Amino acid sequence: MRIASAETITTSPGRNFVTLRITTDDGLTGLGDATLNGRELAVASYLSDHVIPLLTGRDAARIEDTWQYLYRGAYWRRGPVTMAAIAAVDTALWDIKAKAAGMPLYQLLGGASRTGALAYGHASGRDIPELLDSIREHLAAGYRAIRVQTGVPGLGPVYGVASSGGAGGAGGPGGGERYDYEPARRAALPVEETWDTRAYLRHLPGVFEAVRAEFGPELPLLHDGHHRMTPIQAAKLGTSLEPYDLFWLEDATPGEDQAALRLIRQHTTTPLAIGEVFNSVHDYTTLLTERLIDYVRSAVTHTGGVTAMKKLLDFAAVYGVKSGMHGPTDVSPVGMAAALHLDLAIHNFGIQEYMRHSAETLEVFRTSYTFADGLLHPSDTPGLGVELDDAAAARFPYAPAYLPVNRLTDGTVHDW
Ligand code: EZ4
Ligand code: CO
Repeated sequence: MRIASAETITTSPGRNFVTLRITTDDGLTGLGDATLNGRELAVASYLSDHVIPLLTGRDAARIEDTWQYLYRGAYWRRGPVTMAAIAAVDTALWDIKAKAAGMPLYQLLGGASRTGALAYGHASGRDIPELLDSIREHLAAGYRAIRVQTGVPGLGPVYGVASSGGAGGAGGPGGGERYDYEPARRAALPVEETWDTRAYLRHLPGVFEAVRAEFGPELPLLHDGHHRMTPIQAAKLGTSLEPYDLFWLEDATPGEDQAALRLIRQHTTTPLAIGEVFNSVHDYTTLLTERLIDYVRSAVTHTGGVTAMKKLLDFAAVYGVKSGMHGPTDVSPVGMAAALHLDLAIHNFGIQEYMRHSAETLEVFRTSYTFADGLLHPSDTPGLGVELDDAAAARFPYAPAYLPVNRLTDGTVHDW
């Protein structure tokens, strides 16, 4: 079975997605997600200009060999653009192999280790009453684990908080009217937001106090710090949140600095998660071998595909670290399906982030995965279980969009 052709599809049903489709000489097709939010066309070009010309005629069954050929053969290794492109090829070839076998991908990864993958949803509010409403809606929609983000008094819109309020939002419970609190706004320039870490650190413990008072001790609660703290600030936050028993504190400090986690770890027993901006197992060596984290946040889409993600999670398992794969709406349904097959198969599964895609996105990407009673399941459709509707994709042309830029109150550019 040879690769006959490959193409990228760039489409924007509510937000931008880049997808690779590989077709074999016997007519099978496979899909891979290559979406890099805010830098989409760089990956599309990497694939079209430098990868697709190398794929034609290759044996579609040789997934590991193709991965190494693209990774080692390029000489220039790692990086988000390269690894998203390799991820797309790898995922599409796994889709093809599983379709050829007539099996859902998770069967080729060892079969199901559980009945479904525990998902967490994103509750948010500009203030505490709005947040509590959003949590209620998520619980009513079946979520059994909740990420908690709120506005900070004195600041305008901040990361993770829906600008239009929690009701009926995307990512959310009912999949009703869509909102985006990571807007990747379609414009020539990014939106600019204002940030004050001390105000945030003062506010957040009271938020969790209110949530625990309302919903009790059992509900798993998560929080995303989005790389905004220094190590000592993160240590302080982790300590001040200990009474509220978080499932995890995510991305407390900027991702480049693995050693920063040593300092946080010395001070707090709040579990730590990091890695959504990582793209290689090598980003984790200090974190895993020194047991500085509890959850791996990488996505299949940004970390070299199913092959690389499986190796990373097996490495994490040696140190008792679990998966918590990134699942925002800028990971396409193809990337989400790939994550779900791994979630079901691996032993060291922790939790899966899940934001519902918009109705427009689901018109383009025909999915078969399910969400019921708080658990996601990839379905038993052969392959990944996602197909792309070309006619629908063509109705949503690409438009430039950027994530916000963050500044401190004195104007200094800060981490977003
Ligand atoms: O900001 O996916 O945990 N989830 C996140 C996301 C990221 C976006 C960036 O493209 O932090 O919302
Ligand atoms: Co995050």
